[in-house]
Amino acid sequence: MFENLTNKLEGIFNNLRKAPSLNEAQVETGLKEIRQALLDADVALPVVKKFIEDIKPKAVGQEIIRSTSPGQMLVKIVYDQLVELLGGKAEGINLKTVPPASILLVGLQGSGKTTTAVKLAKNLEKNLKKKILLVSLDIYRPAAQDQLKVLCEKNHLNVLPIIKDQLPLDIAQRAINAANLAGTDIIIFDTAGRTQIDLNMMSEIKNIKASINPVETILIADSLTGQIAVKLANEFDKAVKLSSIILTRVDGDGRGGAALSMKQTTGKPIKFIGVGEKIDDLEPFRPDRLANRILGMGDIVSLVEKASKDLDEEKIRDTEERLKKGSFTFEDYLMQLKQMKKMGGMEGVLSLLPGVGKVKEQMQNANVDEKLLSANEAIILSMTKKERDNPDIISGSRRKRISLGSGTDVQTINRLLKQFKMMSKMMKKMSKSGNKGDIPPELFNQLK
Ligand SMILES: Nc1nc2c(ncn2[C@@H]2O[C@H](COP(=O)(O)OP(=O)(O)O)[C@@H](O)[C@H]2O)c(=O)[nH]1
Ligand SMILES: [Mg+2]
Repeated sequence: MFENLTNKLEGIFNNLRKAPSLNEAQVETGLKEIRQALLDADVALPVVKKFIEDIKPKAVGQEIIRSTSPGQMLVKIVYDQLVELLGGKAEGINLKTVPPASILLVGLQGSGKTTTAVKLAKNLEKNLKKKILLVSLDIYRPAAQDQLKVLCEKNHLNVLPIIKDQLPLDIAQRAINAANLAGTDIIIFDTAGRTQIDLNMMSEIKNIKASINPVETILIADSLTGQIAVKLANEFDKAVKLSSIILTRVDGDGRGGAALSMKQTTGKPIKFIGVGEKIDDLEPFRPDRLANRILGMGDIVSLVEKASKDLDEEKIRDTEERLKKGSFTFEDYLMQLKQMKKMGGMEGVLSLLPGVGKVKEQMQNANVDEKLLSANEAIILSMTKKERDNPDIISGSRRKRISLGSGTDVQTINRLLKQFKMMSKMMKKMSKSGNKGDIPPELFNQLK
């Protein structure tokens, strides 16, 4: 699904991410490539234009150029914009009405209406525990009503019995009566399609719609048809007013142009996607997940998200300020340890903090032990504030007390105190040289 687009975007981002820093020209080139990838995916031109215009100010801003991982920042910016393009928040089927709620499925012949009617019924029955009745109003294609009946029986779903030669509006009324009698929550109406837009079809749908007053009028459109699906949605909306879209055959669609253009072009949300021929092959349309899938970089996005959520920026700035002045206390050290833990380890946090690229490498080479980090945290937590601010006062008896409080031995405490001394020395030295990212190797080795 959308693999062509994913492959292209992955290629673009891999190149950008390799660069240790990005200048404006590189970002511009990246954006041009993204633009082309979207056009190749059959995303509508105005949609692509707006997409690039929207990310541009964020992408060429200082924030990204100054960041240590500009490629990752760019992934995140594109991700956010993609989520918005796909419609922002996921929207479920609207059932806000006095039951039975009617759902009307419309679309061209072969778009997947009948299959989707059954998939949707199963989904709502399973997930919302609703009682559902299915009805075919397709009296034109021979065996169309039978097709729905057979599918429903196979999947243990209620279907309205067929009365030969009954007209769509009469069938619809019969369904509503039956639903009222049986205490049905939802009626799903499958309708007849034509091979192309046709006035008769539209006027029939209009009449059915007026008669059943549905909460949802859903266009079932074939994802493979790309921009044609989007145009179709516009025309259906003009004629019969749609409430939402379900895209089918997304499983076979390598490009994704319909999914990416639909919301912005038509204003209608996609609520589900069909991803195969089987009854369970219907997925709620989730813009965030889909954007992840399209970018193929879910891990980076969540990491950047985690960082911006978890890291207490003010505290970090505060520490940075103090480090610049060459003062470094156990409070600062504790804060760093906590942030590292929150981030799920050294790796994550180091790659995101400004100016730590080199430190990260050094740490990796030195095999920093995460268990030791936890022990160090426990030790600092067992210190009094006075001790944290002024470690020189930590005498033998204090060490014993801290050892008991933290469940560590005095040797580990001694080691930490020694490390800490080295660290403060290093910070002072670095603050003088003004080069934060580069720890002098002789100092680093003593830290181990
Ligand atoms: N691969 C795939 N096939 C689908 C999907 N939805 C429907 N189909 C197939 O499309 C064909 C036409 O579907 P149907 O429901 O009869 O279309 P209708 O004429 O609009 O009622 C059937 O062979 C379905 O199995 C889907 O999401 N993925
Ligand atoms: Mg059908």
